[in-house]
Amino acid sequence: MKKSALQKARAAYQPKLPIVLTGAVKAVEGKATNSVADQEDIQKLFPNTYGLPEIHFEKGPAVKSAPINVGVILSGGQAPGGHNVISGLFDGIKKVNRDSRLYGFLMGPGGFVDHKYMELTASYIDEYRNTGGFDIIGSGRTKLETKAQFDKGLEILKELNIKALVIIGGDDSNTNAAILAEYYKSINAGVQVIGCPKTIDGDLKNEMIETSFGFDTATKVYSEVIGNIQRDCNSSKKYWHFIKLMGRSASHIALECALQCQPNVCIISEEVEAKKETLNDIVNSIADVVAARAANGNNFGSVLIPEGLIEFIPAMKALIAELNDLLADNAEEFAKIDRQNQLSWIVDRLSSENASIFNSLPEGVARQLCLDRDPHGNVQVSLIETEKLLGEMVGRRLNEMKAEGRYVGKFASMFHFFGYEGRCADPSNFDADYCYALGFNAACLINAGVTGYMSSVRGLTKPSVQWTTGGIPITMMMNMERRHGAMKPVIQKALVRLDGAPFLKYAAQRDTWAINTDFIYPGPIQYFGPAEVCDQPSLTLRYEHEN
Ligand code: FBP
Repeated sequence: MKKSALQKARAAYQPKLPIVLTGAVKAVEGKATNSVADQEDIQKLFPNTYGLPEIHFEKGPAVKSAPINVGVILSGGQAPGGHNVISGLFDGIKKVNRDSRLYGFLMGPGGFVDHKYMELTASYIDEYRNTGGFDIIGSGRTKLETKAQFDKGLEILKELNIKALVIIGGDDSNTNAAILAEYYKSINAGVQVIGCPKTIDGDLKNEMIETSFGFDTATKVYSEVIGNIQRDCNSSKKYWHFIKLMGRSASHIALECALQCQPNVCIISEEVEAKKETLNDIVNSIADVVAARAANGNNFGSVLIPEGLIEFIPAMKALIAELNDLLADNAEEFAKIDRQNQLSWIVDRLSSENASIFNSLPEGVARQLCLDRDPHGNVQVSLIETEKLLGEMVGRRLNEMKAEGRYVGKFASMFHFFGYEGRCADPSNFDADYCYALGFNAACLINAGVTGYMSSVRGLTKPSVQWTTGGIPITMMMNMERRHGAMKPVIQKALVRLDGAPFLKYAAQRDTWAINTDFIYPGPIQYFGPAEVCDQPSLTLRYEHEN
């Protein structure tokens, strides 16, 4: 692999491991846990792995351990730092015993089921340390959920004498890790399953998991380009930039970028839902900001839009929920309908209220809502061009306001979508350290003999050497939700809390940012230099955890 000068320099970076993990550790059990909701249902579904205690690691006596073979899977969307989770895991199991071996399943959970794997050797791993991407073994979105898949996977685990499987994934993948852990325990398969919290979306977090990895780097990449765009528009003073930001459901990414860049408008989906706003309410509020700035002679600005917005507009949410059930219940019949008749087939079967909303949508958006689903049944919101939908509607609204004499100015819009360009960036120092610690800590959990746990590294606003580490039973994070028309146990998604510090900081300043030009230009991620430039965690993390 040919490397850039930065890659070469970066390869030498040694992630700063929490002090506790630098020597021998002992696992200390905390109190027994309960799921966040629906305790009875979750307990019934996870009789062997429900109610396990939290674990934290403390310095302990060195104990000689036998070598262990471990398998690893990268699941779902890429997130900066995945390679460091794997290198931390590798170093961790080698520290347990230098004859331990690590196998990577190729292209996600599919590789596990289809027995596609490779052994990850020291020289191979070294090529990927501190780099972005998931190309070390590839990733995929195959959903691991059936007994047949679990049994097929077990065959290869037995063949390779693998005693523990580490699944690096988001909420859905870690949900499936918990189901797999429960199943293997119920049949005494002798295989532990450990999860690691991954997703740039930042929505896999709770009291025990402070953030998912990748969020820090991805938001820094987006903030850099948003800042550059803001500086460009403040220079030419002639465009309004509508910028959609990735994040399937929660608006954490948009909110973090708003805190970093101080745009004129940032929509927070969770607020839209709480205030029961319609698409027109959102359009009107943006148009009002454009008009107010125009009145001051400023015909330019920036609008941040979370990609999941559409699903949070209550009327759209009700439509999507009905579509989900309709398509899940009639999957076979729907699959036989010609493309040109699909939309009318759906309209004929929707309630009249939802049918009229569905009919009012541009065809592309309507089609996207019912056709393009990922294997977990989620609408692929990253494909919906909400930024154009809003930009065009704002333009129309401004024309009406002009006719009413309420707007004088010029409105020219530009559209952007930032998502994929942030998912494989070289991890920031924060993510490089955090991911390496998550992987190394997963090795300690394996050595402690537990299953159904997620690797947990905490105290993340402190310098990395002071971080604390341990494991959280995955069942603790679960509740029951409707998926594909049926109630399923899933890890509860963390949405933006409207009473949380990050949102309150934003809400306190947004009216000023709307009218003034208070842009911040964060600049690119820095890997070398003073700690205040290179090692700062996200503002979301800082505000959520500063006292
Ligand atoms: P994960 O939840 O698997 O980490 O993926 C997050 C994400 O990047 C979302 O922000 C986005 O909506 C989605 O993946 C895009 O999926 P794909 O990579 O399949 O296009």
